[in-house]
Parts: sequence; structure tokens; C-alpha cells
Amino acid sequence: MKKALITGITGQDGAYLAEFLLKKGYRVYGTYRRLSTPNFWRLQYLNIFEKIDLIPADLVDAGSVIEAISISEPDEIYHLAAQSFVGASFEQPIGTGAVTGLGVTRVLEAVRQLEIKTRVYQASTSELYGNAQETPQTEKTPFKPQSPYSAAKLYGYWMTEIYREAYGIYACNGILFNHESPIRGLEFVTRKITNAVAKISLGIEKKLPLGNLEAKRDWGYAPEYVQSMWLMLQQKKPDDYVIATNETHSVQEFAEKAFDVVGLDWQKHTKVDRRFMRPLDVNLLKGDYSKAEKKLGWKPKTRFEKLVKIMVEEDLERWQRWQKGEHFPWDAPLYPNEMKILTRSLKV
Ligand code: NAP
Ligand code: G4F
Repeated sequence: MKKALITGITGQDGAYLAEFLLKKGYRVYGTYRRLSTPNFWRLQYLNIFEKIDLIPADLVDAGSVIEAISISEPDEIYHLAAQSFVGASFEQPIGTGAVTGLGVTRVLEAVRQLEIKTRVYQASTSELYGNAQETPQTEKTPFKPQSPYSAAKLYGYWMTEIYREAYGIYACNGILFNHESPIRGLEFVTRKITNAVAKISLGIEKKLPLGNLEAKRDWGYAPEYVQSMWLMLQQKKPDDYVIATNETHSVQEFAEKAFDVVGLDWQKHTKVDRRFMRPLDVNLLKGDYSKAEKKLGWKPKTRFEKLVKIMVEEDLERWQRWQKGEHFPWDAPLYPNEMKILTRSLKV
């Protein structure tokens, strides 16, 4: 039986990847970090929690990363753990560097020192392109990070290349464009919108505050994207791949379509709130996935409108069940409508 270790198994991609690998017959190990409130809801929601072997590890603690790899002796490591929220990286640039950047080196260095024959997937990102120098973006488009998050990811990208070339480690960068789902974190704009649309349509929330409505993203469906991670580790030689839909839509279009699903006018229920603007933002991302299609046989199936519909309908159904008094693992009920957040640039 093949063994896989997933760092960040409690996150969106970690949970879907675990589900996918279990179906393929893998023994799945996952790292989790100690939190004051346990965060296993995604694994429970997908009904896979009992099937996973959990290992405590924090990316800032190199010893725990070594321990996780030596306990699991994996054939494949999927390094997904990161401080993954771009907005937060402006507030915590040093912590983001330590986790999202140096965390990659801790994983690669553990593999090197343990002399373990394993394949490594690194969760690279379309954020690397920043305000991109060409559209659509390919594996050859130059990088120009626009946030502490993407600078940390750029470091991780290059360390992955360096360990591949210097030590012959089978390591791949998956340059994944935004991918979303009903188990996406609530602070990311897509799920923030679909959760609010469901609540507004049921009378639980009044207004949805948003930041930059003009930003355009290439949004795909997360369960399809995790399959590409596995495909990258099944090839003869390690390589880097863009995973995307080659379509781009603005945040405003996402909000319009999401309110359409419940028959409401987005303009009546949204307001612009500068607290959600970033000091620097990426204007437009659109990825050319033709290398992945040719070499991995991967292509996206779920397109923009269908993605929006899937997300709104699942959030709506969950709030309806909640209103009937049903209890199930889910993040939204504990998440407040409004938060009084202060940062240095946003003193109110
Ligand atoms: P996510 O939902 O935010 O999950 C991040 C995971 O990392 C969580 O399991 C989190 O644990 C863990 N983590 C955070 N800090 C950690 C630390 N110090 N030590 C150990 N674990 C830590 O992110 P995602 O959307 O699944 O994304 C997975 C990866 O792909 C990330 O590296 C992200 O940057 C990258 N990526 C994502 C996208 C996208 O659109 N989703 C696109 C390109 C690249 P807790 O649950 O304890 O917080
Ligand atoms: O949903 P977002 O926070 O995602 P972002 O910044 O594109 O990052 C995500 O995708 C990356 C891949 O390109 C990943 F690497 C990263 O880990 C993460 O998964 O914001 C999308 C856009 C931004 O331009 C943001 O400024 O939406 C804009 N936006 C407008 N109003 C908002 C809001 N973003 C958030 N989070 N909240 C808002 O109210």
C-alpha cells in the first residue's frame, strides 16, 4: 500500500486530497498543529476523519516536521501547509515568511537529511505572477510578487527547484490558480460571498462588505485541482505545471452571479468597505493549463457559473439545515457577520 503524508490536511486542499488518495487506496497521514479549538471540521464533513493517521507538527518547528516524515515514511509528500491568506500576510509579513517560505525548506531539508526516497509536491501559486507581464500566464511567465505571501511562496518555489537540481529529489511546483469549494475558508472572497448570499436570502444577514470589486481571478473547483497534484507525482521526471481554467472574472461578476442564484440584486445587498482593500493587489490572473493537459492529461471540468452555483447552493442548504436545528461539522455558524478589526493602516 502506498503511503502519503499531507501537511495542512485540515485545510481545503488537504481535506479534498486526503479524500482522493483514500479512494486510490493510499494510507494517508496528515499533520495538524495544536490550536486552542480543534479544527477537523472539513475531514469530518467529508466523512474521512477516522480513516486518517494524524501526526502533530508545526512548520515553525523543524523537529516536528522531521518527526512527521520519519514516522510516516511516505512515498509521497504533499506540502500544502502555509499561512495562505494574502490579506493577512500584510499584517504578519514575518510570520508568513517563517511559515509559508521557510516551512518549505524545513520539509525539503528533512527529506534530504533523512535520506528518504520520497516525492514532494510544493503548493506554489498564481500569486507569484503578481501584476503579470503577459496574459494568459504560463510556466514561463516571469514572476513579480505583490505581497509578503507571494514573496514567501517565491522563495518556496525556488527552494523546490534547488533541491531538485542539487540533490536529485523528485520535487514539483504546482502553480495553482485560485480554486474554491463549499469548504473554502470563510475569509476568502468567494466563500465570503456565497456564505453571505445564503444568509441574506434567509434574513440572517443584511449587507455584504467587500473590498476591491475589480480584481479578476481565474477561479476553478478545488476537488479537480487536487487530482493534478497527484498526477504531478506520478510522472517519470519532476516538473512544474500551471493548473487553471484559462477564464477570468472579476469579484463583482462573482457577486452578481452568486446573488442571481437566489434571485437577488447584488447591488442592493453589497457595500464597498475599505477594510477589505489591500495595500497592493493583483489585478488580473488567467492561467494557460495546456502543458498540464498535454503532459498530465489534466483539464478543468467545472466552469465559473457552475462553481458559483455549487457554492451558493451548498451554503444555502447548510443554513436551512441549521435553521431546522440540525448539527453537523461546519465553520459558518461560529463566524460573526461583522467584526471590529483594527490594523495600523485602518485605524478607525
Ligand atoms: P488553507 O485552507 O488555508 O489550509 C492551510 C493549511 O495549512 C491548514 O491545514 C493550516 O492548519 C495549515 N497551517 C497553517 N499554518 C501552519 C503551521 N504553522 N504549521 C502547520 N500547518 C499550518 O489553504 P488551501 O486553500 O487548502 O491551500 C493549500 C496550499 O495551496 C497552501 O499552501 C496555499 O498557499 C496554496 N495555494 C492555494 C490556492 C487556492 O486557491 N486555494 C492556490 C494556490 C496555492 P490550520 O487548519 O491549523 O490552520
Ligand atoms: O479570495 P482572495 O482572498 O484570494 P487571493 O488573494 O487571490 O489568494 C488566494 O488565491 C491564491 C492563488 O492565486 C492563493 F495562492 C492564496 O493562497 C489564496 O488561496 O482574494 C481574491 C481577490 C483579491 O484581489 C482581493 O483584494 O478578491 C479581492 N477582494 C475584494 N473584496 C476580497 C474582498 N478578498 C477578500 N478576501 N475579502 C474581501 O472582502
